[in-house]
Amino acid sequence: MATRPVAELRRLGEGLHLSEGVTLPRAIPEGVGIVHLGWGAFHRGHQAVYTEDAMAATGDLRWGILGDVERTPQLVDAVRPQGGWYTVLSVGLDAEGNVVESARVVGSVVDVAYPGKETPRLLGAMTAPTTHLITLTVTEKGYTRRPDGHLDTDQADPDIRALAAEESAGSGDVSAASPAATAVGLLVRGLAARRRAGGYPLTVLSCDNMPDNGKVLKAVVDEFLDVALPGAAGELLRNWLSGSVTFPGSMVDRITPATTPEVLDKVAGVIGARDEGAIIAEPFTQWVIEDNFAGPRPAWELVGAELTDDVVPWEDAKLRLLNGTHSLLAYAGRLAGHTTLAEAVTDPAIAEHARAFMFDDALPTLAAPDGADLRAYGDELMRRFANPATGHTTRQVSTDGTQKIPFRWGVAATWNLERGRVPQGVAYGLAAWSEFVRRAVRDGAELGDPAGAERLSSVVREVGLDDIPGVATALVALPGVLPAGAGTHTGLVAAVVGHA
Ligand code: CS2
Repeated sequence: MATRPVAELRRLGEGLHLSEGVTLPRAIPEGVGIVHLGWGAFHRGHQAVYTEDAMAATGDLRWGILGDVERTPQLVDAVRPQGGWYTVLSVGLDAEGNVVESARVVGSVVDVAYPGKETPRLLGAMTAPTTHLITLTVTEKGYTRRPDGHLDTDQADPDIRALAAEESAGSGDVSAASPAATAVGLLVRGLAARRRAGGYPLTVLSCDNMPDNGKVLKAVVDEFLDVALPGAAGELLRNWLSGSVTFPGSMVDRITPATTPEVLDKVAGVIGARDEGAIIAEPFTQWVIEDNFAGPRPAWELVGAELTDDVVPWEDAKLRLLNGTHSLLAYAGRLAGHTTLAEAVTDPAIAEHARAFMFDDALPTLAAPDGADLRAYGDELMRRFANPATGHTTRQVSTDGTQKIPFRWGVAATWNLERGRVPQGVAYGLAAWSEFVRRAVRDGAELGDPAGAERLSSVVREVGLDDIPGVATALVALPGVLPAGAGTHTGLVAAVVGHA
C-alpha cells in the first residue's frame, strides 16, 4: 500500500483517497477561535476531536485551534505542512476480545507553533477578538509550581521580567515579544496583551489532571501578577481579569499513549498514508466542564461533553480512581518488568493491590457525582487498563511521580488515616514508587521526574543506596509528597516498609 504523506493528501483536497473506512475531517474551521497551550497527544485525541465534532454538528466554524507545542519543536515541522491535520487511531476490544480499530483524520487544528520561535504569533492570537478560549494541557509540572504549591519564581523569571517590560511599554503590539520560557508565562503575557489590545472577554480552560484545575490555574496566574506587577502596576490587569476572564475547571479522560515510531508505522498501515502527527488512543472519551464561560464557545455539549455547575466531584473521582490506580500499576509494573499497563493489571499479584487501592482506599473518599455508580466505574476502569491494543506503557505513566502522587494518593492516605485505618493499597503504591526511585538512583537509570529528581536522588544518597526501608521511610516523608502528617504516620510508614 502506498504511504503518501498526509500533507500531500491535504493539498489534493477532493482527490484524497485514504484506505476505505478512514474518516476525513467533518468540518473545516474558518479561522482561529481557540489557542491551546500544550499541544500534545492528549489534546489531539480529546479536545480537538470534540471541537471538530461540535463544528460539524452546528456549522459554527469559528473554532479552529492554534496549538502551542511546548517541548517538541520538531512536531511543528511535521504537522505544519499537513495544515494541522492528523489522524486519530482508536483501538479497543470488542466483547469477544478482538481488537477493533477505527481511524479518522481530524481537521480542527489550523496550525501549531513553538514558543521558542513564535511567541509573537501565539501572543497575537491570544489578543485577537476572534479568539474566545485558551485551553491548556501542559501537565502538572507545566503549572510552574514549587512543592509547596506556590509559583516557582526562578523558573518563571524570564517571563516575569518580560511581562513587566511589556506592560510598562503599554502597547498591544506583541510582534517583537521575547520567547516565552514557561506555559504559565506565555498565558499571563497573553492575557496582559489582550487587555492592552482591547480587553475582549476570554475563557481560560484548564484540561490537566489536577483537582480544581481551574482554581489552581487562576491562583498561579494571580501569584505571577503579584510578582511581576505588584500593587498599582497590576491594578488595571487584575480588574480586567476579575471582570472579563473566567477560569472554569474540567475533568478530561481518554487514555492516549505518547506516539512512538511503531504507532506511526501502524497508522500508516491502517490509513495508507504517512502521518507524522498521528496518535493512538482508546475508544473511551469523557469531558465534564464547569459551565462558566466569559463568551461564546463550541457546542461541546452536543457531542458528548457534559456541562455542570460543579465539576469537582467528577475530577476527584477520575483522579483518585483512574489516575491513582494508574500510578500504582505503573510503579509496581515497572518493578515486575512489565512494559505495559495492560500487562501490569493482568498480573494477579499486582491487580490485587490495585483493587485494594481503588475500592478500599480511594472509593470511600468520594461523593458520587450526579448519582454515578462509582463501583461500576471502577470495574470499567480495570477493563480499560487491560486493553492491550493501545500499548500504553508503565514507563510513561511512571513519569513525574512527585508531581502526580500528591493529587492521586494524598486524599486516600489522609482520609483513611483520620478514620484509624491504614490504607494498604496506598502503602503498596508508595513502596513501589520508592523502590522504583531507589533503583533508578542506584543504577543511574532514567527517573523521569525532572521537577523532583534533585530532591529524590539526594535523599536516596543520604540514606544509603541499598537501604530499602530507610529510603522508603525518607521518601514518603518528603514534604509535598503526601499531605502534612501522613508521610510520617507510624502506621502508614510501617505498612510502606512492610511492602518495600
Ligand atoms: C496517566 C494519564 O500518564 C498518566 O499519568 O495516568 O495520562 C491518563 O492516561 C489519563 O489521565 C487518562 O485520561
